[in-house]
Amino acid sequence: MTVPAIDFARLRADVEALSAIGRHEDRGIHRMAFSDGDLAARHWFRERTEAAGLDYFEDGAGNLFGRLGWDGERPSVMIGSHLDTVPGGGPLDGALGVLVGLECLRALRESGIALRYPLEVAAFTDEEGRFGGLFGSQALAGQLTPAMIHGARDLDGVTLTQAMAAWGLDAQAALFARRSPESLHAFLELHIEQGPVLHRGGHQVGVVEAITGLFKWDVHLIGEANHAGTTPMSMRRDAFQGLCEFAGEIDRILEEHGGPQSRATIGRVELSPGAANTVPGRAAFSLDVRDTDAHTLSALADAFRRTLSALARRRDLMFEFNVLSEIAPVRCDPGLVQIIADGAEQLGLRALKLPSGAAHDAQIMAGITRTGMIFVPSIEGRSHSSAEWTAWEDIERGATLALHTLIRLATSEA
Ligand code: HGY
Ligand code: MN
Ligand code: MN
Repeated sequence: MTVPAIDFARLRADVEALSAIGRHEDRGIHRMAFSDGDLAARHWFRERTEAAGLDYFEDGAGNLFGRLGWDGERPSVMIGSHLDTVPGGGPLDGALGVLVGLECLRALRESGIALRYPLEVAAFTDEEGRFGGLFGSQALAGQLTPAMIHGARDLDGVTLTQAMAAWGLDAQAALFARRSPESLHAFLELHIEQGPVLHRGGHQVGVVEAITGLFKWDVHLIGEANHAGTTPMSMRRDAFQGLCEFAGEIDRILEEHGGPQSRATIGRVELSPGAANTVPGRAAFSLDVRDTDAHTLSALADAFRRTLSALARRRDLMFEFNVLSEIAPVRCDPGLVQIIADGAEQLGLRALKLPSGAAHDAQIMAGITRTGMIFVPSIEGRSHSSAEWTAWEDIERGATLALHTLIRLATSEA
């Protein structure tokens, strides 16, 4: 047996190869779930997994796995993240966690180390929430129902059922992706921080203690389309003006009902009919709200609903909203937090314990097994954009810490 070590040149080559898949001229990556870019990345991952001598497996939700020492008996230690991106996303969000997992399993396989537990690297389907959010890990954790799957649709109205059928997949098969808690020993996710804390503080790795919860709504304000020239201002039912008033209330609502970790974002707006000389009769927009505390999140949801209702009444508008996803905040397993922190110390890394402002598959996996996360710094905290990047040295340090953590989890009683 040789001492397992990350082959950084190989990992770097994988990061560069994968980041070319789905990249557009704007340098952004377009691998939205069930898009051509996503499909190409999945084919690439399967080819790399099989080339590494790992057993390849795909479940009913389209989650992809590479397995080492799998016997279907012992619980496995799983490391993973996602290959899909937001539109115009960066090269590392999700992808780095999958590639570090793949590299760790290759290094462990090549070392010949004796494993107490089998290992799996996972690439979860639709983490970014084209169809709500964290679909693949929710399937694995048994959190999906036939109605949730049937009702899932993207902001353009395409259903998850249609998108999966286009790939010859039956969306309802995701119900069979459920894994029993007994089949898992622990779950680890390495991810870029996507915020500025580590980079600005000169920290080399982050040890995640808690992961934010969120709710995501698709909101429609409905007024009356009318002529922009002949309709007096006092006689309008202008949906866009309603949206503007709502957006202007966000700071007040966070101030009155939120906390230091509260976030609220309107990321997409669509006005219709959408002509310059027509009063908008409909304003459709997304609302993404986050907090690491469940009670705060619930108070924010109530406050946003009340505000929508009051302004709709005042402006003679109707409103409807569709809950696209609701994900509870979680705390990472204290035992795993300690193992990761100890590993960072043994490696002489400058580490910081911190919460995650982004949602991750790890928070779903925390519902069925002990879960921990390792963060690597994001330069200037940029993410969900082509400016997203992490220094290669930080990637190597994070990958080595992930490898040490997996060895600790898969070879001892840890
Ligand atoms: O939205 C998020 O927090 C994650 O990037 N899906
Ligand atoms: Mn991610
Ligand atoms: Mn993301």
